Amino acid sequence: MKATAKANTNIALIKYWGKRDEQLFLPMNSNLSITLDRFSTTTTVHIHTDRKEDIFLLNGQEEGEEETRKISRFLDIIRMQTGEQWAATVDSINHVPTAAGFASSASGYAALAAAATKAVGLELSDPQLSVLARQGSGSACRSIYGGFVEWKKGERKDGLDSHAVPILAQKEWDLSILSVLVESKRKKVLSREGMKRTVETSPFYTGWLEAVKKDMQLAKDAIFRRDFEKLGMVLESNAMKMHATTLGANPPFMYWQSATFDVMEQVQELRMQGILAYFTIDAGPNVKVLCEPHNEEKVSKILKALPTVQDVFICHPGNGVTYLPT
Ligand code: 2P0
Repeated sequence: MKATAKANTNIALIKYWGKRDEQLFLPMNSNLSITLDRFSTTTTVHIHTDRKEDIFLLNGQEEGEEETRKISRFLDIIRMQTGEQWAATVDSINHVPTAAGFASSASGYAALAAAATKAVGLELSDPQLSVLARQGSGSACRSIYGGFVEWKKGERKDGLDSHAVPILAQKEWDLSILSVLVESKRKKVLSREGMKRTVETSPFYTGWLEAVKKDMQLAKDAIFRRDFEKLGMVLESNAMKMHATTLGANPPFMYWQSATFDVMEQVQELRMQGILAYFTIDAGPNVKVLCEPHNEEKVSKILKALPTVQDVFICHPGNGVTYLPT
């Protein structure tokens, strides 16, 4: 009645931006990511049949009521599937650089879904595990798989067809993903709130939905052909379009800070010098820069030299969920 699983985080190349069902975490658009080889969460779940309250430890510290309630709500979905009453001790370690502000909900819920189902003896297929992880945090459904992953939005109301599918294994195409940490204050608009406000109020959102379908096709073609330039162009343009929708929201908001622009400009400057590098940005000020492995040291050094950049972490495509001995 105990299991441990490890999941890596992932970076969206084509973004998940907007839900059609907030309870089930069903996205408005299909999207595409790379699972990374670092920034992981390792979670051990211990099942107790003689206790009623769940306990949630993060990095060895017991979390408060609010965070524990979120975990309990997620475990309720699994309790429904087992049809039994039990409580769990969830012990999670986030291997993310301190204060880096990189998203951990993707690796967190992927690891929790895998560890908790194994601990209670539920045997789920990978797509079923992805459907489950999605209900903790949308992007978590992609971290079940390694390499290049598509989250198919699905059509069903119950969400059973809204899950990730692997499209190219990590060993099939190596790329460098540089996570660029800029001086950052805490983000003001969480992604959950940001995407909701955008769907409800931004006149640009319909344009996003039209564009993202084409971007998905272009990105998949580029991945299948290993065409880095084509992939880079579409991923950068897709990130720009996602962020443009936030400017049209009411009230408007933006995730970029001046340091974010410094990195964006530097990446575009690198391209003018003939180095293929492309950026993407999620719901915060940090930037991820993609380049080919033979350029990673050079690009990393140039970005680190910017006065507003605190650090650069070099990542590569990594694997999906794994189970560890407890
Ligand atoms: C993504 N983001 O595709 C997009 C791009 C942020 C910007 O997935 O509400 O933490 O838990 O489903 O998964 C962040 O959203 O949101 C995210 P919820 P999640 O990576």
